[in-house]
Amino acid sequence: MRNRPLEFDVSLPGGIPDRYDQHTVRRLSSMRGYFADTDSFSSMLAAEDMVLYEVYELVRASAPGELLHGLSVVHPGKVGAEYFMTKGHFHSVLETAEVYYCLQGRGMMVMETPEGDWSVAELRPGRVLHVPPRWAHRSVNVESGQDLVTFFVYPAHAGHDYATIQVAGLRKLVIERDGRPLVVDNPRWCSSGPPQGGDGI
Ligand code: PAN
Ligand code: ZN
Repeated sequence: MRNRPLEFDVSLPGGIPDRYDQHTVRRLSSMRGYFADTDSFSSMLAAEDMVLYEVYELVRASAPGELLHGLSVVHPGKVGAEYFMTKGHFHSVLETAEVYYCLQGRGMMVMETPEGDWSVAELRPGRVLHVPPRWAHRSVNVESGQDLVTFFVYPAHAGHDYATIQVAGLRKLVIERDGRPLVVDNPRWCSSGPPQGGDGI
């Protein structure tokens, strides 16, 4: 595994780094069950399996002391009234934090803890967000016509627990109302108990 200093440039607008090891592309079809308006989801998917977001990652060893980092690009759009967003996850090792730095666009980070706290933070160019240990996180692009680009860095042993959010959702949704983003309760949110841990999906 690489153990030499690493540099790369990020071209803006767009947010694509000039070097990366892994490029993940999340399409609408991989987000079944994540959006509240299931009718809009189905009709959109029937028309086109569009790309909602992409992640460029630099691979490092999953060793204590290492950091994983990369770029997240959430494209603009909505399913019904709900803005395009990432799946969202807890870290499998709950006691691990993450830092996001917004490079482009306008977004919101929707966060919550297993204990019932929730928070929504604004993402805009130049703004740094520290997501503390225990907080699930999902980024939402609230600007029409522009990608939301963020740089992220987190401990390499953190892992990702997607299952808890996939089953239970997050407590809050971000929808467009009268042309503006609005944070509302998720009518389908259900308490799933403690995060399930584990990787994948
Ligand atoms: C980020 C996210 C990235 C995509 O690298 O993984 O923004 O979001 P999902 O993983 O929820 O699909 C991060 O938070 N890593 O821990
Ligand atoms: Zn994370």
